[in-house]
Amino acid sequence: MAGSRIVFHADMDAFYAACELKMHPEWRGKPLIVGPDPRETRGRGVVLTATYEARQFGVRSAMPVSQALRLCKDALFTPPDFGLYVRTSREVFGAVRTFSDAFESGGIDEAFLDVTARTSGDWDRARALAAELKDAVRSQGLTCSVGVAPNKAVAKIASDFQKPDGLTVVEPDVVEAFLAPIPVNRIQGVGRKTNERLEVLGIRTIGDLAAYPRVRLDELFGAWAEHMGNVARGIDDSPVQAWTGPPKSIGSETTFHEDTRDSETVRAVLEDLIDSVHPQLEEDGLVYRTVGIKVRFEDFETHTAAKSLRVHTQDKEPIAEQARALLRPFLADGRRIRLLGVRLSNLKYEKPRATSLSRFDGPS
Ligand code: TTP
Ligand code: MG
Repeated sequence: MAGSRIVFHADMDAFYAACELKMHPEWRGKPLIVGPDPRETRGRGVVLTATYEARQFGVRSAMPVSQALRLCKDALFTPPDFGLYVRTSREVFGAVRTFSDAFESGGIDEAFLDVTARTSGDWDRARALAAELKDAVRSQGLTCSVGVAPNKAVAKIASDFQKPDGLTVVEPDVVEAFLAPIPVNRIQGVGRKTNERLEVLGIRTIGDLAAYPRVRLDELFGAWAEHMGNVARGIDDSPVQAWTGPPKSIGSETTFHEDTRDSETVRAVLEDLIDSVHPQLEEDGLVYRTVGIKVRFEDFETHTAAKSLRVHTQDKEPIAEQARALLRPFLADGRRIRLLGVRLSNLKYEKPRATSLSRFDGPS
């Protein structure tokens, strides 16, 4: 098909756990859970991720570790080492990006690649290139799943289709048939609430959504209906956007496996989020000035709160101090908390990055 793009979405398999296995090969093949050991921490805290061996027992991300241990008595637990995950991510995606014409990071363990030019739009060449990419990742001791499709939205759904170690190629003429049986909540941005509203309308699969009268969707979901309706038909024109300059913000958020009003659990997750966000600054040479949190209650009411420091810094302590203070009033609210996030903004590079910049921009 002339003019069709070819886009990859690559997502690492059980990423944090896979990084741990690189460091501890003796744990390979065992059910490994990244999270605090409930036998040592009075059962607080949640699962960050688990190997596929542990998932066979029903263990999932964001589940309380106590529940995970009940499901999988033989599980090994290891506390998160976020510095390791950030370093590993930079290494592996440093190799992954060389397979692309344009590269867009989607977070610590996923990315979009536009490969239209280097494959001349040829789907067989794209499939071979995706296999090579997977080999490059494997040579670093990790596996990933790759979706190959005419756009980002479909590539993202395709990478999730055959996890782990999957390669799913969805050529333009089969996009709608591929999407039709897939549950609507696999569309990025369709969370539990939208999913429930769609279900009431009898929409369970992406095919149901594609067939639903567009005007009714517009009435019910407003501007968002257009995006959802397009994706359901396999249409998404958003470009793979190369990253330039410092990011606007870096953050991390978690949806609890079950809404909770247990303040110790919420505080434990806050500490994990802080631990996970901070190493990204160092790795990328960034300093921040604003610390923000996001809290979503059980009724989906969502709040953000932020506090700016007087000067930019890379220090971790101010993140913890500000985030804990910002969280306090929400813990006193009484409602259960569904989601918690931490975000740093007002970012800039600690010092000019490329030598060419420092040479041509004069003294800094
Ligand atoms: P995911 O890509 O969602 O999960 P995963 O890589 O562990 O497993 P897979 O992709 O094979 O399904 O998230 C990437 C990492 O983000 C994950 O390894 C740990 C972290 N994470 C959390 O800390 N909390 C969460 O609730 C989720 C979903 C992920
Ligand atoms: Mg992943």
